[in-house]
Amino acid sequence: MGNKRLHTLKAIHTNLIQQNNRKEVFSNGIYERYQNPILTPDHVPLEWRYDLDVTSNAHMMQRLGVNAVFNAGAIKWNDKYVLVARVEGWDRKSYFAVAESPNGIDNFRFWERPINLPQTDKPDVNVYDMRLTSHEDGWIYGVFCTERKDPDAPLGDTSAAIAKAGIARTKDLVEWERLPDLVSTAGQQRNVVLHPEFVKGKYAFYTRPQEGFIEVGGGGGIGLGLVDAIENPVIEEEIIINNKEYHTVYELKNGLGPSPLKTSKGWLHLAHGVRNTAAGLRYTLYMFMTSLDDISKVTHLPGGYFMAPEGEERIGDVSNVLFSNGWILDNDGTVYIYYASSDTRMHVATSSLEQLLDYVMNTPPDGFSSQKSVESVNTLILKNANLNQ
Ligand code: M1P
Repeated sequence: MGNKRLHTLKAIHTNLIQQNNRKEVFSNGIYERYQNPILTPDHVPLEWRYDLDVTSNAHMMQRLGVNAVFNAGAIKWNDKYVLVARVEGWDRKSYFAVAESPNGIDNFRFWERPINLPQTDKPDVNVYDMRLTSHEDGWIYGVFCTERKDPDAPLGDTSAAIAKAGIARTKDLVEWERLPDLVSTAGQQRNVVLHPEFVKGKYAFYTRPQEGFIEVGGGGGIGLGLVDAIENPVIEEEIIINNKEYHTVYELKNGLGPSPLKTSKGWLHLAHGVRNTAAGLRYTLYMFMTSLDDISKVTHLPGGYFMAPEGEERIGDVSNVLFSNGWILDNDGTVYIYYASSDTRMHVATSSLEQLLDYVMNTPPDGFSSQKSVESVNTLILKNANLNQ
C-alpha cells in the first residue's frame, strides 16, 4: 500500500513542478497575471514532508505537513529566478526556503534543504516575510520579521507577541550570517526593508513602526531611518515618508514590499495597504515613486490599488489578502512581480519597467473625496471626447 501511494505521490509532484504556466487571456494593460500559482504546499519536496520508508510509514502518511507557502523575497541569481519563500508548517511555524525557476514563471523547484538561519542570543519563535536586498556593499541581505512571545504579557495571555526586524546576510543564499536585530524608536517593527545603496554613507532602512503586534496604533506609515554600522543596526531617528490616510486603500496600515527598483525617473516602490471592512481586513498592493536625490521624498503616488485579490486569490488562511515582498527587474526590462494571495500561495505577474513607470507617473493621485473622483473621471471623458472631434 505504502509503495503504491509513494509512486502516485511522486508522479503527482513531478507533474506539478513541470507544469507550464500561461498568461491570463486579458490584462488591464499594466501587468499580466498567470493561470497557475507558482508555489503551493504541494510544491514542497516530498522528502521534507514524508517518511519515505514504507517499513516505518506503511500508510505513507504526511509527517510534517505544510500549511502554506507565501510572502517570498526574490532575486535573480546565477541566471535563475530565485525566491526565498515563507514555508509555514501545520505547526504554524514558518521557515525560509529557496526555490528557483529557469524562466521566472513556472518550474519552481525548492533547493535540497530549507535555510538554516543562525540565531541571535534571543532565539526566534517564528520568522517570516524576508526581503532580499543586493546591497552595494557586496552582500545580499535578508531582512525579515522575527517574532517572540511578549515577556510582559499578562498571565493567561498566550498570544501577545513582539515583532522585530531580523537581519541576515549571505554571499550564496546557502550560508547565512546572522546580525543583531534592528533597534529602532518603535516598540515593534514589521515590513522592514533595506535600501540597496548607501545614503550619506549609511545603511538606509524602510520601516513600519507599530505600537502593538497587529495594530499599528499611533504608529504606522512607511518610515525611513539610517544606520551607521550594519553590525550594530540602531536607528536613532525614524521619519514617515508615506503615511496611512483616511479613506484610502492604506487607511489602517501599510508596509513596504520588496526593495525598491532604481529607474532613471526615481525609485519605484511596491507596498501593501490595509483597510478595514465588515468582513475583516483587506490587503491590496499599491505603488509609489521616490526621488533619486532624496529617497524620503515621494514624487508620485497613484490613487487606489495597483493589484487586489481576484478569484481564488481571495480565499485562503487569511482571506482577501495580497502581499508582495519580492520582485525582479530583468535585463530586458521585464519586471516579475511575485505576490502571495490570502497568506496561502505564491503567484507571479509580469510587466515592464516602461509600463510601471507609465502607471506610476500618469495615474491620477487619490483626490480624497467622491467629488474629486468624479472630477478625474470627467477630465478623462473630456480628453476622450476631444479625440473624437
Ligand atoms: O495576514 C496578512 C499579513 O499580515 C501581516 O502584515 P502587516 O504587518 O502589514 O499587517 C504579516 O503577518 C504578513 O505576513 C501577512 O501576510
